[in-house]
Parts: sequence; C-alpha cells; structure tokens
Amino acid sequence: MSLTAKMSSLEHVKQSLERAGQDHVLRFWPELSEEDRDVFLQELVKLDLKGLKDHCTRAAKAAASTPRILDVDMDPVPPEFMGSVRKSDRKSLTEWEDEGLLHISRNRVGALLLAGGQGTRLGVQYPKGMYKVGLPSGKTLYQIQAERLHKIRELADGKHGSKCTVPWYIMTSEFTLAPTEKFFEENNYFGLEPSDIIMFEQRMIPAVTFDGKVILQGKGKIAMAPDGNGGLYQALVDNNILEDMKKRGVEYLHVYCVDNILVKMADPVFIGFCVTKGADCGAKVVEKSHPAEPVGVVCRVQGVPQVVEYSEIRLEMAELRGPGRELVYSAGNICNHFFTRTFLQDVSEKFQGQLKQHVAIKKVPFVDTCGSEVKPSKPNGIKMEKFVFDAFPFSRNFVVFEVIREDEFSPLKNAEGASTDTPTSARNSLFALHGRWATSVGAMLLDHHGNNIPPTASSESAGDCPPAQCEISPLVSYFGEGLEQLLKGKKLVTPFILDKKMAEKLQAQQHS
Ligand code: UD2
Repeated sequence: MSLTAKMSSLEHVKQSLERAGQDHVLRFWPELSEEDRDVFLQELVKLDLKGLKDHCTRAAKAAASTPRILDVDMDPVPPEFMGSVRKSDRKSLTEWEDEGLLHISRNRVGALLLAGGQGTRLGVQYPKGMYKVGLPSGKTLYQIQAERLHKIRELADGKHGSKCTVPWYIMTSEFTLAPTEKFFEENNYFGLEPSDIIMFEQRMIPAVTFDGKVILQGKGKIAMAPDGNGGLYQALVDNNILEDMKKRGVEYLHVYCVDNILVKMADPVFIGFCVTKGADCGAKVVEKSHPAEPVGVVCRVQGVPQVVEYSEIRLEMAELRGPGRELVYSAGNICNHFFTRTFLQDVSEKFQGQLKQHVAIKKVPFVDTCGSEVKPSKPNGIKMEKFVFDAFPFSRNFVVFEVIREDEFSPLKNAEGASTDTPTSARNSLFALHGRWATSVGAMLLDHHGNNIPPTASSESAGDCPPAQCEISPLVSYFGEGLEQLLKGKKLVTPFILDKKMAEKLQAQQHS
C-alpha cells in the first residue's frame, strides 16, 4: 500500500472508531513500530466498522440482562417427527441405511466439520482434531474421521458399483486454519483426494468489556474470537461453499463437531432416515443420562423446533417424567445435524439476520491503560456467538433421530483429571464399542496372562475396570460390519489392533 493510501485508510478507520465510541483502540498507535502499524491497520480495515457500534452496544446490553428461561412454552418433539435406533426394527434401519448409501454412491452427500473452536477446555494450543487420544495406533481425531469417510465411500461403492466421493468441508477460524492445513498436508490428506477436502474460514468478531468497549489484547491487537459455530451460515456465503456443493451435486450435508470420537461420518442410516422423511433439517440426539446433564434439549418452543440449552431450562422442567418414568425432555443434542443444501442456502441468504446471538462471559487477556499486559483472574469480557442449531426454527420439516449413546457419542471436551469427557473416557468408549463388535462376532478378548476379559457395555459402566484395549481401524470396519469372517472364534490378546495389514493376514489365514 502506498503512503497516501495508508494515510487515507488510517483516517477512515479513525473516524469510524470515533463514531462507534471506540477511539481507545488507537490509544497506543504512536508507540507502535512501522511494521506493527501496518499489521494493525490491515486488521482494522477488515473489521466491520459500520456494525461495530451496534455490536458493542448489543453485547453490553445482552450481558447485563438476565438469561432467558425458555421452558415455559416448551414441548417435546412429537413422536411422528422422531426416529430411534433403539425402537426401530432391523428392516427399517436397513432401509434407511440403503437409502443413505444410495445417495452417497451418487455423490449427493457431503460431510461438514465445525472446527473453528479454540478448544480452551481441553487446554491445547493447536486444533482439537490434531489431538492424539492415546489409542494404541496413535491416531488423531482427524485421522479417525478421514478413515471413516474412506470406508463409507468404499461401502457405498461396493454396494452400487460406483466410484463416489464424499467432499469434506472443514470450517476453521483464524486460529485453526493454518495449522489444520499444514497438518493435513504433512499427513498426505490421510489418503483422501486433496481437492475433496475444502477448508474455509469463519469470521472473527471483537470481544467487548461490560461497558461496551472493544478489548485491546495488545497495543496493536484487538481481542478477537470466532463468531460461534453458527458463524457457519455467514462463512458458507463468504467462501462460496454453497456454489461448490451445487457444482459437485451435493444435496445433503452431515454437519458435526470435531470432538466426538465415535462420530459416524456421513452416517447413511441418519441420512437415509432424514431423506425418507422428506426433512430439510434434522438432529441426532441421545437420551440424556440424567436431568441435569449439561447438554441442550432438542424440542419445540411455541411449536417451533429448537435447542433449549441447559442454562435456559429450570430443573423442575428438566426433571419432568412421563407415565413410564422416562424423562419428558430427554433428547440431548450431540451436535450432529442433517441439512439439505437448499435449506442451508435459505438460512444463509434469507434468515442470517434473524439468527439469535448468545452471550459468553470469558476471561480475556488485555492491555491496561498503561500498556501493561494483564491476564484477568475473573471474567472481564463478552464474546457474542451464534449457534449452528439456531437454524432449526427455519425448518419446514424438522426431524429428530435418537441414537445409542454408547455407540455414537463420546465427546472430548476436558483435559485429563476432569470427571467427564476426557481423553481417557473418549478412548475407553472406543475400546468398549470395538470390544463389543469383536465379541458379538464370536471373538474372545484376553489379557496378557490369557484370561478372558468380558466386554463392557460402555466406558462409564466400566468404573474402575477399564475396557480391554481393542482398536479396530475404520479402514477395516465402519460400524462393526465385515468382522465375522476375520474374528469369529479368534482369541485376541489385548492391546489388540485390527488394522488393514492384520485384516489381510487374517483373511489369508481363512483361505489357507
Ligand atoms: C456443543 C453443542 C451442545 C452439545 C455439545 C455436545 C452448540 C452450540 N452446542 O456444545 O448443544 O451438543 O456440543 O458435544 O453446538 N466451533 C466452531 N466455531 C466456533 C465455536 C465452535 O467451529 O466459533 C466448533 C468447535 O470446534 C466444535 C463445535 O463447534 O467442533 C462445538 O463447539 P463447542 O465444543 O464449543 O460446543 P459445546 O461443547 O459447548
């Protein structure tokens, strides 16, 4: 940029900040080096300066008001809009799966990963998907997901004689884009076609103090945060992702969050169920483990589908039970959604402005008026976020699909030492599931003394006795299929890894 252009940009930024009541942002400008000024100016030019005043006022106002209780007009989702793995017969499940596999084989299905979060609770400085959960294979969450995508394509191709692709859209943020790109490149895209992995960035917005001032994180740096996983809808427009989907013929999207080690990528059963029901939008749920479990409840408010977060529901409502003692509001959101492309297009183009804003009160490091960096010991800042499920109210045909927690949901949220959702609980859930797959086809799991280890129903029921370490590569089995011919009657000394090589060896033994 020429000097004159720079001066005029600076002048424009200055005036806009003054108009927004945010002139403190340039307080340390005179102290900055020429290089830091250039970087800061570029950052400021990219900001939505017109909307800044509104953003700051709205944030301060929202943080000052008491959280809304939404449960007054709440109803469970009516049974006719619900499907359930537990309550369905084998025939229906197979039909849904066949329907899903057909669409996959015709290149109509894509997977979309929400990976713009900062993973603060886990406490790592890199994207959560790069986390190694401590499996015997050493795989990361990204690798597990990539391999499940591989396998689901293979299963669809095997059934339909196709050669399909399932594009993998990955929404990142300023924090996660570069390391994620590098990681995929270094790992050779886990064997997937690089052109089928489409990474894009969501927007960042400034964190604000309780009196509505943009927080300066450094003398020449504003504290910015991603705009929540509901930033997806804006990001789809910003990055022409919907056009890309259209070009590829993708009609159905499986949208999911990064941290569930058991996620069924592009799950054909879920997709088949939603398509069969003619849904434009769907949510996978698990039965809540107890009334106070901190997950959102998928329900209807004034007849409109939505997720009521645990902070928006009173305990007496969460505890309500039906005639069979079952929880009335039991549909726990697991951030696994189905959207048609046209629905995404509608939300992104027509309803963007109507999406709710949620307030998160956080500790945000800042520079004080003397220019010293401060790490606050108590919350001092407001981050505004949109949530991906806030698109549900715009659905014309919304469905819910309940799956079995032990088979499909074990999120990695917290660092080791926390009581739930840790690397150990995630790993154990996977071992327990894979152990059940192996024993259900007639294998025996043994410890290194040769003693039989019984399969565990779940990682939690294992208590002090963790499940046997049995890890089955997604490249061998997506959801327990194809194992009988390999494992029937086998005694497996744990830790046991069934990877492709081992599968080929076992196959060769069968034939010899
Ligand atoms: C999410 C769900 C919650 C429940 C839970 C189950 C939302 C808003 N909440 O809660 O209802 O289903 O998961 O595990 O969906 N992300 C972005 N950009 C952002 C912020 C987050 O892409 O600006 C991603 C993040 O990388 C992750 C996903 O969104 O993959 C969920 O984010 P989270 O872990 O912060 O959400 P959590 O656990 O509070």
